[in-house]
Amino acid sequence: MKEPEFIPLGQYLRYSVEDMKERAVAFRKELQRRRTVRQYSPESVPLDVIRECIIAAGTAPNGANLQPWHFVVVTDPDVKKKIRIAAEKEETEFYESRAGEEWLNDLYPLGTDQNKPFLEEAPCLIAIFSKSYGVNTDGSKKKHYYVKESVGIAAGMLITALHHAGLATLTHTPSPMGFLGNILGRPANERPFLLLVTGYPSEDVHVPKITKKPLNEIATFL
Ligand code: IYR
Repeated sequence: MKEPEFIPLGQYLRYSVEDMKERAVAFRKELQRRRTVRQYSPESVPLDVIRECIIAAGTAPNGANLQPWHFVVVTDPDVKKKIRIAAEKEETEFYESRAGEEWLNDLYPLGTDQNKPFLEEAPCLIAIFSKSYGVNTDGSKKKHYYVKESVGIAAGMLITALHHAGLATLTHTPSPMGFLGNILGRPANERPFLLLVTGYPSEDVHVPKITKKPLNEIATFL
């Protein structure tokens, strides 16, 4: 096997402790402004921004750098309509029977139900697929590693990038969402991971009054 190649880290930036604090606070505040938005303006979004954000997501750390993800950007109204119809069918079954009482009670404060108008109203849907395995040029399977962790990290980075760029998002997880692969014509090695709705919030959007746990509840310092 060819010797692995290494290059200087180069682009790393080291900040003073003071600058680090300032940057950490500013970034924390920026992320605290993010809210999941369920009502969208129909205004289209600049695809250049979406492209940049997907490139950013694609820098995510991942198993053996095999980058086991694929992003499908949907702006075509006909395709969005198909996705909405299929998602609402699954969601109706979810809300009417699959979810069960405890899950429905937990969702109550969010005000969600089986109706998913945002799937048609929002200008852009980004379907994120995980590649459970790769395909070699001879058609044989290529093993992938830590696929869920890798795609989860990339999805988080995509949400962060879109938020930073000024777009709202909604992490939508119709369950099951096998229909996404069919509608979007994805290959057999790809599994739908989540559907990220993005666009501008519609005017006068209200969001659930919920809070995030404080640091001492989510972290332990030893
Ligand atoms: N997938 C359903 C239900 C749902 C589940 C969880 I957990 C949420 O945090 C929100 C919704 C839906 O999208 O409505």
